[in-house]
Amino acid sequence: MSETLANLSSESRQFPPPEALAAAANVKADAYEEAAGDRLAFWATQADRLTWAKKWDQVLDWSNPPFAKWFVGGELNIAYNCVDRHVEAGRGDRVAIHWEGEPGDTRTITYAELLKLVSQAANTLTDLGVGAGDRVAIYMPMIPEAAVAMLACARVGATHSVVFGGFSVSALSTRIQDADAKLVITADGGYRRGKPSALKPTVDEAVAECPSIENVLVVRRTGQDVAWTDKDKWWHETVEQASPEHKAQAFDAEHPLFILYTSGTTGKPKGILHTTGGYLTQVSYTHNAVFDLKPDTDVYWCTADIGWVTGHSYIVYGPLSNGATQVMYEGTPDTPGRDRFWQIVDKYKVSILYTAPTLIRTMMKWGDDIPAGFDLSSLRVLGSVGEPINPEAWMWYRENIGRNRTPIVDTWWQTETGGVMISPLPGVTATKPGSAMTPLPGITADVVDDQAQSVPNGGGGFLVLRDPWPSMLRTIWGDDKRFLDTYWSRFGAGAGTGDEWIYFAGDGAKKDDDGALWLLGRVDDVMLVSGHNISTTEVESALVSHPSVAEAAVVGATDPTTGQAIVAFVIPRGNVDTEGDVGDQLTVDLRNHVAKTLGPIAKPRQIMLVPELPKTRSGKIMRRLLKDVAERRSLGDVTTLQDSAVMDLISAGMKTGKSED
Ligand code: 6R9
Repeated sequence: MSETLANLSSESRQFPPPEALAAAANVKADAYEEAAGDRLAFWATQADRLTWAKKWDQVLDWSNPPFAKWFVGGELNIAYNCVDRHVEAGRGDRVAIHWEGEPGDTRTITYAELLKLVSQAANTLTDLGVGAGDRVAIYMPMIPEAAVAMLACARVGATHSVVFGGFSVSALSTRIQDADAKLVITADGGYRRGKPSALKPTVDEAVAECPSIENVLVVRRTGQDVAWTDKDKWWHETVEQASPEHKAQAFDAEHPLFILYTSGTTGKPKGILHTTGGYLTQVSYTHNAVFDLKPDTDVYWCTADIGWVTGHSYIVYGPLSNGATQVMYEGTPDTPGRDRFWQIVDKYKVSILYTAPTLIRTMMKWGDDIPAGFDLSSLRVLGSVGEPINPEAWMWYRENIGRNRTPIVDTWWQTETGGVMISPLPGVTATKPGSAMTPLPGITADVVDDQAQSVPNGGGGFLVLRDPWPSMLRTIWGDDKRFLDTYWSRFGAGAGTGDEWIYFAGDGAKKDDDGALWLLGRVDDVMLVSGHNISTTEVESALVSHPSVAEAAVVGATDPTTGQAIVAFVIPRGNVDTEGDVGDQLTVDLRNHVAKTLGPIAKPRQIMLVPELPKTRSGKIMRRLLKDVAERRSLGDVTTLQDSAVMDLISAGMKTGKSED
């Protein structure tokens, strides 16, 4: 078998940028040439968008790969760049955050008010003995204090570690212990699905197992009863009483900014470490370039949770460094009704919306008539992140939300990359539904075979990054060896082949006939069927292109004849009847539909109609658990599942269409 990853689907639709947007775009086509001409000079120009207390001596030190240093010798304060400098420039009255609580309560926070809050929180951190070199765990709902807490840590040089408010006691305590945190910042709870959801009890249990924790700072959000210990301090009795004057001190460009844990498929979570100057340079630049942000007129909304890297880079650091006005929403998309998102878009006149494919497919499932009832004419750029977006979902997003007017930017990146790496530019790129298109200016991405050879157009393989980039992870916290093994030992110098250090992203990808990049899912999930490597994404997209299908997940299950066979889990669209023979016929139709779209090799052996799919908190499908079901094993680790009841639902509601051939 010669192919590394099969290329089965093709797409001929293409959408050029709207003329007016292209003419006024922040970044135009010449940026690619500029960056290709001198990559480091290009990134130095982008770093100049920030305010430095001391200019760097060297853009990149790559003398000890894969341990990079960017903007060596430079000094800056992240919070100053995200808050103070906008106020100093006379923009203190601009709204930084339009916050919408799930129950409908709201807060409007200007940059001047944000400066006051961040300064007060920074003073409180200092009072609690937290400063440069310390770690702080943040376990919060989606309230403004979450962003304030992160910025206050950055301001005093403490490294934050945000843990999803929804993770279990053990997930929280292992992360606190791994980072050896001194302080936890949390809340009594937050609102989710129409009711208060407690956080403090989880923190209490975790802290009992974590002797490193000296204090717990608690925001009162829901007012629910909480147990109280000597370590606990109310936010309103400390931060809100503290002095609003705080002078930000500059830190080295390589000062650790945050640790964010990613679980991966096996083993203990990896604490991805990001530092200061390079990180802020790239998230600030990409937020400006990819979303074409006009800070005076745009209203930006990223629907991610703060516990995901997307919340770090594109709610807190990118948008605030650019002086954006943004919406922040506390709750779920279906509370009180399934139109909540579109209500928010119309209410705040959101012009840039950044969300995830899982949400887009959910909205598809709920039906076109829901967004159709809203104006949505304020929208001018739509973004997607987190998973490959199926062409069908992309078209639905374009037609039903963008009303065929707005460009869509499908942004590929990872916790490890810190900022967006592969994406269209909304004023430059003619986009194809389902493709992340090309690496951004200053980024070198490629698709290679197992010998690290670049595949030709039309070929598939492994996604790699060939040159260091400013917001790259610096290591795995406390585990340089794992950093080397996980990302740098598959290809190139780290694998003992050649001098080039090549970053292995863990994703499959292909280049289409024009060289545009298509992400094909994690390589660990690739299915080996009769000697062909078939990506989960292509089969899922073929299923989603059938009018009866809202969502699909496929896995390769052990099969005596083909090695692995494709088993698909399918959520039908809301209006589709799946009872009895009708459901059986649907599974037959779907199997044939995939065979017709991608070829007989990709025909699923089995299709199960299910009401839900197991997902992580950031909406990624946990195929590992579905593989357990498909191979009739007991379930593996379910601790990072968004909703643990889903697996019961799947087993109970499963309707199986078996292979007849
Ligand atoms: C930002 C984020 C990273 C993994 C990544 C890939 C998948 C993210 C994607 C995408 C296809 C996109 N992914 N964006 N796949 N197209 N636009 O999601 O970070 O949570 O670390 O996940 O997500 O598989 O490797 P993280």
